[in-house]
Amino acid sequence: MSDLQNTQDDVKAENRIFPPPAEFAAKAAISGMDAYHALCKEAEQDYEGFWGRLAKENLTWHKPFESVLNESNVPFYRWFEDGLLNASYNCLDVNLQNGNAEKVALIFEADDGTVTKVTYRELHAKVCQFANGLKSLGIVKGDRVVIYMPMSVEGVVAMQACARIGATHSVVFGGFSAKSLQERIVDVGAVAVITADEQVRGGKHLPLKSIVDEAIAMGDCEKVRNVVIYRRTGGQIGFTAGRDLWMHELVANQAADCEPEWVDAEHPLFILYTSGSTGKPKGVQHSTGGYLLWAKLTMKWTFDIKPDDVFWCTADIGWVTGHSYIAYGPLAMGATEIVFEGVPTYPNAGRFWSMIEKHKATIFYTAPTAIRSLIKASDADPAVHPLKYDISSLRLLGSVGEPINPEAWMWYHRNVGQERCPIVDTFWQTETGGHMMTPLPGATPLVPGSCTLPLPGIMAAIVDETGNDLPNGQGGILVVKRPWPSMIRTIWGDPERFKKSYFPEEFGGKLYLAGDGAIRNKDTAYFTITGRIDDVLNVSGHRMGTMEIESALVANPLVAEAAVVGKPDDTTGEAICAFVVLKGARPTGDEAKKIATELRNWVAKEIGPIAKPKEIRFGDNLPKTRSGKIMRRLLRVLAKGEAITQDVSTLENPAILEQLKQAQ
Ligand code: 6R9
Repeated sequence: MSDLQNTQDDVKAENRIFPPPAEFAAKAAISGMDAYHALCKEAEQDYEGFWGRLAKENLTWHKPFESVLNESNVPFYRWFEDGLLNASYNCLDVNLQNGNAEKVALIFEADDGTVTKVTYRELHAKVCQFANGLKSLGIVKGDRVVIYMPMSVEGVVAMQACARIGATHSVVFGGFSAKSLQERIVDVGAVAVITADEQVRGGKHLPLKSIVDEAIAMGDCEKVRNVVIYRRTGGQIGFTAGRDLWMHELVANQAADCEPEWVDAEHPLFILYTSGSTGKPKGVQHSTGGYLLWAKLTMKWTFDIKPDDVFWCTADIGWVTGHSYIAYGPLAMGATEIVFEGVPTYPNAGRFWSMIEKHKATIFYTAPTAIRSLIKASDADPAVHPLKYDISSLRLLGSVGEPINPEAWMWYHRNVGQERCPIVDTFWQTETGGHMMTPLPGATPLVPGSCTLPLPGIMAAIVDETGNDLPNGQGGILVVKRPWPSMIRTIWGDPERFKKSYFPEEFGGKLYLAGDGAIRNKDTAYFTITGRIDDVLNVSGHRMGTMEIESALVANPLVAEAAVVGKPDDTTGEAICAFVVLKGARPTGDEAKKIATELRNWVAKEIGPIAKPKEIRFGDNLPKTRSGKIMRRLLRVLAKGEAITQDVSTLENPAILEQLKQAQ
């Protein structure tokens, strides 16, 4: 399996080049590198003119903007600020007007394979009815609504309905625990929570509503007036009279028309929590105008979306990828898209390929972790190999969430792309709203493992610790030098943290710091992301702060101290490895196993199952400097199982390394 875990050196040495297929390039929205360079040049020569033109051409404005970019309060940039629009209007009404009313918007496939198709006309009606329902609860423009829902038509409807009435949604991934949910409800000050009775994944029913009840019972959720429940399974749930309502009852008598609330371009469309390098998740605030522009435009540029495409992004709406490339981008383009409730391995690991065959998907966008696990599965069982299915409808593939190692890229190219579909390796973040660096499928020659070049208008660069440009071939810190429309606006409730995290003074306060390292190839100037440079882990494409997991561990009464690091993993990219010191004696043997299981479950309760450490090692202490700082650098080496070659003379307690070398 070692070939699935390339080192960064392998990526840097990669020299296979795959030019875009001529047939693809001929029909592409951006065809050939000259067209790409022309757009880049337009942006360089007249930055505001470039973005202003695109915003006018791609969005429908209720009141056109005059001001493109207001930079008077850096880094709180304001885009198209005097324009008025509505995101839901741009995704739905616009499609009713331009001949897409009877076109299928959503192809929903449930966990058990049941398919429901929803046309633009039907989606518009559902969104309007739900928007009217929310209004009847007294929810108004500017209110925050938490959405804790499964992958479903109703999940998309909930997001769009909030957008329609100007309520700011904050979607919390359905895998997060009651505690994580409560923290987000409190931080965002939600007036309502939209949820389902249960979710269904891999044949199992998992609770949602009872977790909402638990979260609210934890306290400080007094602002929540209502909990709206979508009935997914009919499973048993508790019902708090006066607070809880069924979604189907709420919409029953509502009109299928709802005048959109026209909002400023800067009005917060959503707040999405993501991990940073402290224990507290950050509420990333996005705008309406700039965000929607980029969600739509990247559908055109990166995915080359055409009217008869069937687009499938496998992300969950609880992550930013599900926001931009399920809930907003495809609908703003009037596309047909697949929404999938289940998991890639149920009823077997051929599920993705059989769905591509069934729905004739043409564009498929997934995460490297899914690809790696399906490689393993099809090695083990040839019956679920993609080439056993008729996936000839595919014309374009995408990757997102973490670096894709060249071997996984090659497998994806050969076996899913049948050596004829370009692969767009899209680098971006919750904070960037949409793609930042990615090949353009009809223009950019591909190099496995490289996200290639920035999109036109995105001024990405690599700098050193003082903010000075580095030459190609030298690795450094990835920054963006100019603001762009879909960028994060602030951290909800914490503008100081926003400034410090993303526009630090050390870099002059004007460079956007992505939190990733990168290097550009000497010959091609292509970018390769070398990974996070902060204390953020990427496990199966999910972002997690080491501090969050450490805080969760330390909250357990048995634990005195904990340090969490990432270690490379064949399937999940990175795996969580925790070094733990208990208040009592260091456990060994079966007792260590028992406590490790207990702590894993504890973390699942505190944060969610995705944050469970894969490995827990117990020590009498942790390696510390004389000033008491935990040497995470050394723990990373230990976690990898490598020998420590660094100087450890500054360590207070070097003997501890020997003890921590062994797993429990
Ligand atoms: C969209 C999304 C962001 C972090 C980012 C980086 C990593 C995402 C990547 C990639 C290499 C790619 N990342 N895409 N690294 N190549 N194509 O994933 O957002 O959850 O906020 O994660 O993911 O480290 O900084 P988010």
